[in-house]
Amino acid sequence: MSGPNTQYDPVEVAALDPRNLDEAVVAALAAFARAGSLDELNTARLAHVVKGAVAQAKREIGALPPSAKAEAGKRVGAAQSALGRALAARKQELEQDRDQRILVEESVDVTRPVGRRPRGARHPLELTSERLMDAFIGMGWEVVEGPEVESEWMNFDALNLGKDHPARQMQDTFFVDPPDGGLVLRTQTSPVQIRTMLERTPPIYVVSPGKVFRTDDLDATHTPVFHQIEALAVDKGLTMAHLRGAIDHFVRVMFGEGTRTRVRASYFPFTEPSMETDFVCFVCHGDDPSCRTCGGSGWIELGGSGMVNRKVLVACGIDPDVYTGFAFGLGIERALQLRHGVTDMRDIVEGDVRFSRQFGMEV
Ligand code: FA5
Repeated sequence: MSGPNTQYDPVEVAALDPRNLDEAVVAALAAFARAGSLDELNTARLAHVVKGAVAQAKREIGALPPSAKAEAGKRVGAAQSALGRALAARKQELEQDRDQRILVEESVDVTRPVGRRPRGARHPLELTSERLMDAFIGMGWEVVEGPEVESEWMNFDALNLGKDHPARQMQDTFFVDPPDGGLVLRTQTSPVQIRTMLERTPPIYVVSPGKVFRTDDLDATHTPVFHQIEALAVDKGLTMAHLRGAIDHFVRVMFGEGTRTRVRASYFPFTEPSMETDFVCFVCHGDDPSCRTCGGSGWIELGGSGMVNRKVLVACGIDPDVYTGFAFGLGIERALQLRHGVTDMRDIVEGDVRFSRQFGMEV
């Protein structure tokens, strides 16, 4: 058992030397004062209070002869109190600094205007397509879609475009490798007519928007990848009058109430008879020979249409003596060009947001 230490070794208790203890206190106070943050102050506390010379001095009291302990204890206690007070005072200062800084840094000026973040815009092509579809949906028609990689049979044969039809030639059609594999990138949305007639039984009232592909060069009025919308109705007793009525309704939704239309004879292998529809120029209403929208003719071409060819009905298993049908189709880029006076189709396809923004930021 160890008894009281009566051996006083001045080397062992050097930290208790009044000069050394004073120096330790001065060094600690300086370290507290230097601490620029609560973290730094804690580091200084660990170095000068928890460890360091003052803590060492406290431990060394045990090595003193009993007669010296009380006086040494007082000095160490005074040193510890001095450090404790200085530490608490500096901590309070640093906490105030921190709170002040937080108040400034995290303050919110509720009077500042809200940052105008661009929200992006839906492409006008999409908006036009939806507007076109809405005209049909409003009449109770259904939207149907088909694949962009299509079989030659759907895209051509079933539509009465025989093997020698010019549209099948390499200059119009993108053939999918291998060239004799019977697959093409669809050149029109009309194959969706075929798919629909094969899958459903009449009455059929559908509209089909989608992307189509042709080997056309990109210029002011053409693009190799464009969009069409196609309408198909098959029912008992449908006539050209129904076709005209549907087109008139559609044109009025797109270009305004009272827009007149006219039809001209045309040819499409899958409709018989076939026609092109024009509508009266919505800019000059036929009154301005120098109108840039219609070229002064007073009429704007809308798209192709006609009564579904009997051969097409037969190919789809529909009895042409019981049912008749009509179809019409148009290019959505051209519709957008017409409706908004976009003179160059390249502006539509290039995807510059400055172009889209002009149509509003509808999202
Ligand atoms: C057709 O594609 C027929 N399927 C339309 C149809 C449907 C007729 C139903 C009868 C019944 P056409 O080849 O004319 O027809 O193309 C239709 C529209 O696509 C054109 O009026 C034009 O607006 C648009 N179009 C054609 N080629 C391009 C192109 N390279 N770039 C942009 N639009 C084009």
